[in-house]
Amino acid sequence: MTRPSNRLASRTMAFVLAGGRGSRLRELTDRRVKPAVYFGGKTRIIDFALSNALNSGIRKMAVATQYKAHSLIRHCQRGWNFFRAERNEFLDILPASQRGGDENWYRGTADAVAQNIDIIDSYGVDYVLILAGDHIYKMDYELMIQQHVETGADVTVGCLTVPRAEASAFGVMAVDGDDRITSFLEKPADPPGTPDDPEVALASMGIYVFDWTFLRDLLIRDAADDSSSHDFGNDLIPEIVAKGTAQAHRFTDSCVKHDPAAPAYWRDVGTVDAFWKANIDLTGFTPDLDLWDTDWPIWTYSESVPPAKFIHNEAKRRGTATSSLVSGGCIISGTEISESLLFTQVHTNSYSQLHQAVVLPYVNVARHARLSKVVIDRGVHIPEGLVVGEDPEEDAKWFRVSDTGVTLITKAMIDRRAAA
Ligand code: ADQ
Ligand code: ADP
Repeated sequence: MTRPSNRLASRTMAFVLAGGRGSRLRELTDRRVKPAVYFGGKTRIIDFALSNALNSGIRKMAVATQYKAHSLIRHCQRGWNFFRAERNEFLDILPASQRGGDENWYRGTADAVAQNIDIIDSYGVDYVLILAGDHIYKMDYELMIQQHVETGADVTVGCLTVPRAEASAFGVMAVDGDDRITSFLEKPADPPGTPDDPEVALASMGIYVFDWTFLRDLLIRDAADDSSSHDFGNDLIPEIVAKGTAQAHRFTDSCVKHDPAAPAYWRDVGTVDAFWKANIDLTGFTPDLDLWDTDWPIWTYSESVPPAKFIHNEAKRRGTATSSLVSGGCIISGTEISESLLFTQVHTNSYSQLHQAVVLPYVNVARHARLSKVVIDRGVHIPEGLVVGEDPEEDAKWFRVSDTGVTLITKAMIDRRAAA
């Protein structure tokens, strides 16, 4: 695999926006912000953007936090210490309300950057790469920075094609023959298709490269504009498209995976359904997201835990897991597990069955439980004999059941059920 030189990346900082709650993940983000939500067995969602930056050669990073940031900050502090301060490498955590004025929280994504202008000045970088901390994908950002420098655009916007029916959730753009953006509509009700295919739209990934001097001036002007919502997608990008030069960078992950011909992988796991599906997809025969690729590792904080253990116990029940991912520290005692993903330190007991279950860390499953198509939040104790996934009406009495029949189970829901 050949990679471009890392010189541009070394003149770039990654500014990761990680303050938005992600309310469509329902109770999964009651106590932690979306980028801190667990994904894939070991990692959290933010690890993907941070790992992409690290693997792309970027060694200056900042994470802007706001909503319920404790879990996220703790994760970054414990896990993201790959940097050498003596080489001016770092990951800075920039919580809203730690700085300046009376209005404590960031007013929008652009304000999250604007409130930290003096800090970014101190980094001495030429380029700023704005990232969202809540998407699952692998991408070499060096290619995007390179394109930005070559075209000399005011901003370069990462983009991909999405089905037109889903495009209302995105910034949607039109481009000319050189992929220069000619129009940009933030979350349009009726998104335009592309000239080649009216059924797909060119959507913004919410990631941008700017020259720092250009962005700095823009942010200062925007901060003084009372009519602005201080948001990249709503305000800054449409303004640049109208008055300056905005370039589209087409997302590709072909240089960061073993099979370059496989379709590009990018997921916004913004709903419980999407979260469940993207995790369960990893249990498939050849998942589209390759977590096993040692050339583009996803770095994270890993607890030091013993290997997963499968027990054929005294009740003569076999602990088995097929087509499943089982993380370290798990003890599977006399439980049948299929097409499931277990995070660290999950303990399960005899006569129980898990099918298509996404089980977050420190969950305990008592005997005789039968659970299918579920997401179980961290630290939940599943009581003896609980059956979920067979009677939607009964499930909906206690738990959160999605339109497609995925049941989310949290500690508060189990407590409420136990108290009834
Ligand atoms: P949205 O998906 O609506 O649109 P937005 O809510 O603006 O995204 O959040 C973007 C990122 O910023 C997220 O990572 C979020 O956590 C973070 N964030 C939000 N508010 C913040 C704040 N006040 N402080 C710090 N961080 C904050 C954007 C673009 C669209 C694009 C989609 C792609 O506006 O044009 O299509 O992302 O998902
Ligand atoms: P993690 O950081 O591993 O996601 P949890 O999901 O248990 O840990 O907690 C998420 C956040 O909620 C953390 O900031 C934690 O301090 C806080 N928290 C944990 N338990 C409770 C609780 N019972 N009530 C309120 N906050 C809690």
